Amino acid sequence: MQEGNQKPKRALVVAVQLPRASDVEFEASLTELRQLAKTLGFEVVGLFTQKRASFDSAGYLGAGKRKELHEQVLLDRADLVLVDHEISPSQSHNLEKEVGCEVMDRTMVILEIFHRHAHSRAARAQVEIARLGYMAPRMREAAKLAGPKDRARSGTGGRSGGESHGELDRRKIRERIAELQKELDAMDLGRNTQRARRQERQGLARVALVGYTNAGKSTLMRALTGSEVLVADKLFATLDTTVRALHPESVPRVLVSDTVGFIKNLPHGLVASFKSTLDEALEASLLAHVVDASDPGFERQLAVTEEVLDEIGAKDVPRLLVFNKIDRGGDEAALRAKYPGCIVMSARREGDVAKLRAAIVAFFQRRLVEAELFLPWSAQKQRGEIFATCEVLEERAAGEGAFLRVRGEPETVERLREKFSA
Ligand SMILES: Nc1nc2c(ncn2[C@@H]2O[C@H](COP(=O)(O)OP(=O)(O)OP(=O)(O)O)[C@@H](O)[C@H]2O)c(=O)[nH]1
Ligand SMILES: [Mg+2]
Repeated sequence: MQEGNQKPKRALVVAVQLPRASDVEFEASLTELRQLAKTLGFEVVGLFTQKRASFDSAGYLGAGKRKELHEQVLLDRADLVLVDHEISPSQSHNLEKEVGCEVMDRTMVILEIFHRHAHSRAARAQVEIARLGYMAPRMREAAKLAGPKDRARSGTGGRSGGESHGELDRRKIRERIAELQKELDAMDLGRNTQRARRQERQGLARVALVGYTNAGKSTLMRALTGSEVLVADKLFATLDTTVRALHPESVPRVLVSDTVGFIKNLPHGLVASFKSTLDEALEASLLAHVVDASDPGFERQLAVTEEVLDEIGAKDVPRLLVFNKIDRGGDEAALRAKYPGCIVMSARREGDVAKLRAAIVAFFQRRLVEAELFLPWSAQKQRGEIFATCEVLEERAAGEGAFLRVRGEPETVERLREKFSA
């Protein structure tokens, strides 16, 4: 991730442990921040923690600890400090001044990863909106600290009378956000019509792979569909949704979508802006929730994912719980006992992937319903639609048209029944 052959930046991970965070949770969060740092190409050179009843309002750590941290930064020759919480603009500013190097909070780290990994126009626009939203209050803080001098210098550039540099920048940010939002809305319209067309054509057997970042969703997507989606041992490798058919094809035809990974404390701007990516998940009739069974913190990851799914309105979509990476560790028997109906597997084993595939197909086959349709000779053009979305069990010509006995997804069959009721 590091540009060219520059030396990687040396980072010190800094965290306050609040009373409500258990040791296990605290450790898990630190491990995750280390991984996030690694994803950005930083070298983590040390750890600096403090137990406190609350964050210090001026500088996150207590005043004494900030001095100690300054010494630690010098000792470790750290280029930057990574704070394992989202801190306020003034806390960040003060900390930076006192420890003498750049400070990035958890939100900034995640935003930076999203920024680097976003490839499509939509993903780039969404990330930029989130970044601008994060920067705006921080610029206000910087402007406040710059003092009244700033306001006095009016009348140059694009500024109207009395508008300070800070205000100008903030106005520009607002305008840029509005512009990006308009672009996204336009893309969304396009995407919705595309999506509607896709559903018309292909019926509604959709499964979405969801789960914590790095759980193995893209790996399973590849294995299930034979497609070449990006797989990487990085957090947030996937930032766009891809949709592919199960391969080899099944009856009914099942579409699989790979989605952006979840994470604890996903910056708020990102939850909102990535909702459109996760919308794919909402459309699916089945969510395959992929969990890295070999991660000691898997239960927390599972809970975080479920919480976010609730938040985006996917609470009632049926789940298939998939414990992946069992080849690396995890207690298979305990998982089966605790989560009845779950699948325990490794994406590295062909037989396991076949079992997952069978479970997905079985889910959709169970749901299938039958109906009898009447297709008038005058509507023969629609034959293609019926054959593409359903299995046609029987066909009989009669008078003005043909009777077709079909089997398919409830929603598809219902839609066809409305048009061609026998
Ligand atoms: N040992 C082992 N490694 C796996 C397994 N499944 C995936 N991996 C590895 O785990 C890492 C992450 O896999 P991805 O498929 O990119 O994970 P993801 O859930 O798509 O991650 P994001 O896109 O970041 O949300 C890769 O290095 C994979 O090779 C598995 O069953 N066993
Ligand atoms: Mg992925």
